Amino acid sequence: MNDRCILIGAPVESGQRYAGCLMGPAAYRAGKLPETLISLGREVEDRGDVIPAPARPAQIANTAVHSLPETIAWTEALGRATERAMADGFPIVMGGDHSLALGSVAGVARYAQEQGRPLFVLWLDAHTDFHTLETTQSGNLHGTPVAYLAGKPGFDPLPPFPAPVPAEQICLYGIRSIDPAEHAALLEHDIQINDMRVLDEKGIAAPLSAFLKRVKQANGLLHVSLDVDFLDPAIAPAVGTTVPGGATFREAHLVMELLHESGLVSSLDLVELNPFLDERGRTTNLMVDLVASLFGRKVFDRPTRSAG
Ligand code: HAR
Ligand code: MN
Ligand code: MN
Ligand code: MN
Repeated sequence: MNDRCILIGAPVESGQRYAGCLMGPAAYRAGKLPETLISLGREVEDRGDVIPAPARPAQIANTAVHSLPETIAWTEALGRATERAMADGFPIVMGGDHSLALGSVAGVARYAQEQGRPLFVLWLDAHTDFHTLETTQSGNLHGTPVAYLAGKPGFDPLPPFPAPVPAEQICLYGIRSIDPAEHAALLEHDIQINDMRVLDEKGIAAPLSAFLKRVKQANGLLHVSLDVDFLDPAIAPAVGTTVPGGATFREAHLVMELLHESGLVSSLDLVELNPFLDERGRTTNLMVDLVASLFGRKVFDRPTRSAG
């Protein structure tokens, strides 16, 4: 993991219909995300909030889709900001709804391509986010980024995704809500879907460790996209699309702790936090604590003793 954390504010809320996600970056700052990273020995550079490109009109057949010009504008600006941050350190994109990943992952993918390294994506989410502009019925574009980064057609007039991520390099984790069109599309791909049924049975650690092993063998870059609704709504209420049966407090921390130990993660999205729906900052605080675990905070730090 690169020592220097580059914070990128992405106050995006055009990908869904609840007002409030635009307060996400401010909440992470108020919740002391920068100070927390510094306390864990990281250098931190906060690049402030990204300004979206000017929106241009965009026409598509599916009339359910809303806010497409805004979302395209964010995608372009966040792609550039994230690609630049990859060259300088470890980007942490503070959202903002999950449509921001259309841009952040595009930026990371361009960087990976320049470096000639394969990109792996771990998607921690209740949802598969596997709609295209043609299949979404809600019209909420936060439900689309996995299909986009997998290179599925049906994304005109978005910029074409640079170097689509092969299905075997995508791992969906914590899934418990899939729309019929997503289900049909996912059956045609080899994307690993670790739904909650699988994680209940195998445990939260084993499938992740298996995926991390593959990232390591391939000398891959690993982008982690953490959706608040990966977590159980009982511990993380500040999200518009709660789904019961999510990751518990310790399951979520264990995922972050294993990711830290792997040393493989190279970029991170924090998405879907809606501070307007929170209870006294508890969801923001939990998200900040999870990032702390990802950057090496431990329950009990066992110093490694040298022999002799
Ligand atoms: N599949 C549903 C839809 O497309 C819900 C998508 C919700 N997505 C997020 N991000 N909250 O995962 O409307
Ligand atoms: Mn999501
Ligand atoms: Mn979700
Ligand atoms: Mn912890």
